[in-house]
Amino acid sequence: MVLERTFSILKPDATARNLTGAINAVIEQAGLRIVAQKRIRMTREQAETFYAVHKERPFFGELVEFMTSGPVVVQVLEGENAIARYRDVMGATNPAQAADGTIRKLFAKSIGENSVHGSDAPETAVIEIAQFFSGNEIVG
Ligand code: DAT
Ligand code: MG
Repeated sequence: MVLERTFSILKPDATARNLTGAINAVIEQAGLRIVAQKRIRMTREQAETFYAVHKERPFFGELVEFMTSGPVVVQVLEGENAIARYRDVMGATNPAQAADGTIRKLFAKSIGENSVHGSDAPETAVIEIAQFFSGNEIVG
């Protein structure tokens, strides 16, 4: 059994519609433990750094605008195969293609305003967690 940690964001479209608790319920029902959580307003610099891998994409500007447009909830989730498991629980990037029961199918508004972020690999999870949390803020 491999206990993993992944980084999660409940995005501004989710906090705007008061969906923090509803999304956290889906996360917890999937067997993922929320071992760190805080509500923040991302700065432009934080959003640009976080999504730097997408900086040449045509949607980068609107992505940064959106992520800084309102509060987000940043989280660390822990569980067996947490990274892949959370990607499954989130559903496809485009909610029109997301499977039934996934967070994006249940709640996302569009491909851009798609309610949640989850790390895509162990290396990115480590980097993303470190951007927003110090070690003593994570209580497993
Ligand atoms: P994911 O969030 O599923 O890992 P990604 O890493 O490919 O998806 O893209 C990061 C975010 O960028 C995504 O959650 C929403 C936005 N995005 C991706 N593709 C987009 C598109 N074609 N149009 C608008 N926004 C897009
Ligand atoms: Mg991604």
